[in-house]
Amino acid sequence: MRLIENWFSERYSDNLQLSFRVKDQLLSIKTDYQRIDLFDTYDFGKLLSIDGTVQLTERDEYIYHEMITMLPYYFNTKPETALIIGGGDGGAAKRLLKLNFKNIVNAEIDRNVVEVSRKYFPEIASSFDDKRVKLIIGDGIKYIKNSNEKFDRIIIDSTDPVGPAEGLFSKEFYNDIKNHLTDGGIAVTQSGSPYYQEKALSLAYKGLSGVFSNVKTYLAFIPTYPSGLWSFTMASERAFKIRDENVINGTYFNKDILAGSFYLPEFVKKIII
Ligand code: AG3
Repeated sequence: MRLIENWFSERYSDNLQLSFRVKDQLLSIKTDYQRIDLFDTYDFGKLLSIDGTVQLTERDEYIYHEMITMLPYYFNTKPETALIIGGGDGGAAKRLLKLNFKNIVNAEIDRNVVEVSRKYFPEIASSFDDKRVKLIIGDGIKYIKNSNEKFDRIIIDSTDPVGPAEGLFSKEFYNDIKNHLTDGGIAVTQSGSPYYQEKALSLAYKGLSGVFSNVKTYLAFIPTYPSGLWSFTMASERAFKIRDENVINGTYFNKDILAGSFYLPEFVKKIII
């Protein structure tokens, strides 16, 4: 029996945490914005954490990234342009490129996230080398305030609503987002675990509802995020309508998920009323 083992744990509450047994810690840096750690785990491959919270792992990143890009892709207008706010690992951009988006702007506040991803997740971060992707290192909130560009999709790929990402859950920001969407365009944000982060979901849902006429929350199973049950919330000025049911299958996403992810358990509905 091994007596000394290394574990990385994300704390969900005072009484619960999820631990990953790790082969090695590959990196730990403190940037101007946050602490970034990188672990080589036994079950999920490389794992990137920010301020102690799991951002992505090699094994299950596809679920989050497919769900934040592919699902909104099949609603309303056929999109060609997108703005990603956050997303410094390149995972969202990678999925948008697969969907043939022509023009993607990715605004990430912390250049270290991009650098770490380029080094440790080259297959994902290679999306930044594609000519269709323009990477901006800077504050997404300021970027959107100062730009007059419009996008078919705006993807808010943020961390939890504490620290640098707090403003990405505010009404003021959602209002700026609305002004940068093309006609029928859709904004989507990750909105936390309905089980452990009720506040993230209600901030996103209520904030977006204060600004947009149509708002919908959908769910996905993400094993490495708190409780495994994760929410996303999308918003548009146009009523949501699936524009094409002939979807390309992802590894998680498919036609059933396109329809079924909107069925919410009662306790989740209660958070967003
Ligand atoms: N960003 C959202 C992750 C939030 C996770 N929260 C947590 N583990 N407490 C994901 C970054 C992937 N592009």
